[in-house]
Amino acid sequence: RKPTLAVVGATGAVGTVMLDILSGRPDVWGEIRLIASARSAGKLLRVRGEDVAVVALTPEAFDGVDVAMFDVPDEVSAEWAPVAASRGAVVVDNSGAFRMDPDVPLVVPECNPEQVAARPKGIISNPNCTTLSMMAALGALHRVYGLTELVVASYQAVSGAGVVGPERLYDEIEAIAGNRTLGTVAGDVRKTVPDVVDSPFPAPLALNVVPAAGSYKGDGWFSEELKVRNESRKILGIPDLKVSATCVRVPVVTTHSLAVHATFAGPVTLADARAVLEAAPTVVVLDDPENGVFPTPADVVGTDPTYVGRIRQALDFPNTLDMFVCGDNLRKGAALNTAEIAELVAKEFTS
Ligand code: 2RA
Repeated sequence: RKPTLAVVGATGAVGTVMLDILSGRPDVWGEIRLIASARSAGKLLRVRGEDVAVVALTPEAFDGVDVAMFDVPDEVSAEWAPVAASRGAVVVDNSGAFRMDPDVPLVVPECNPEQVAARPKGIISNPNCTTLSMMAALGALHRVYGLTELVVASYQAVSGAGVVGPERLYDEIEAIAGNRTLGTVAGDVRKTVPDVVDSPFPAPLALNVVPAAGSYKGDGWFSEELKVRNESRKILGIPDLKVSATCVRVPVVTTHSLAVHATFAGPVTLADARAVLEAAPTVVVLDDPENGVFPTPADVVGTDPTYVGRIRQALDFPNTLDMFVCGDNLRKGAALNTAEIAELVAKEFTS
């Protein structure tokens, strides 16, 4: 039989992309039930070409649900994912609530699909979009060369912060529009955009970059940087992987980019590594820098692959590749990977 799917958080930034993705993928689902907070109940949302009324998040909303995808804040998942699981649904959770729980697998289908079956709590986690945006490429290289060290700098889009992120960036762009002297005097952009106390970001994004993503966790680290370290280790199954990340918010609406410095167990030749990446089914190599060919977020947004370019043998590090990776943070970085995990679970009902 075709399993029943619930989408919890159907009205959010990731939920909206999820409905679009579910409408375009091979249809493995019976009923698709849309669940959101009580204030959105009754709202009609379009999925698979039909209007579906949103139902409020209650324990009974999970009755008859086989698989429940959660695209909600950590505290909502922490409370409600166990409720859904206790009522028999397999939960695929896109929050940070369970990712590092040893009894919850953290799955990227290109890297560790077999782990969907190891879910003693009935919960499977989807990684954070920053980690996820590079995993298909790194997983392919790791399988061949053995990853030992990972140094990354991220260039994160504002939609990673939810629907408020793009709203804020567009407001700031509107406030600076037409002023052709801004960005020339310290603090002039900050004085021109709406007060940052009302922003989801701790500094202006327009004409700027902000080296602070997620919440501050002490000792100089932000949550996004610690997630890159912890989640990369768990997904790739390398508990002692050496990782250091600097996560930066940039004035891009959607699609995260990462400058990746990846070190392997032995020497890596450029031609071989490129062939490995080209052979990876969900990776697209865009790498002809002499002719201006490399991935940029504005050029790949709205698409599914992980794009890799600027692939270089690091000059002073024989075992190391440098590369630039772009992935749509709402699609592969969130909704698409969640849908792919859920489809792996759906096979259990149909096979
Ligand atoms: C961000 N990675 O970009 C986060 C979203 N989960 O803010």
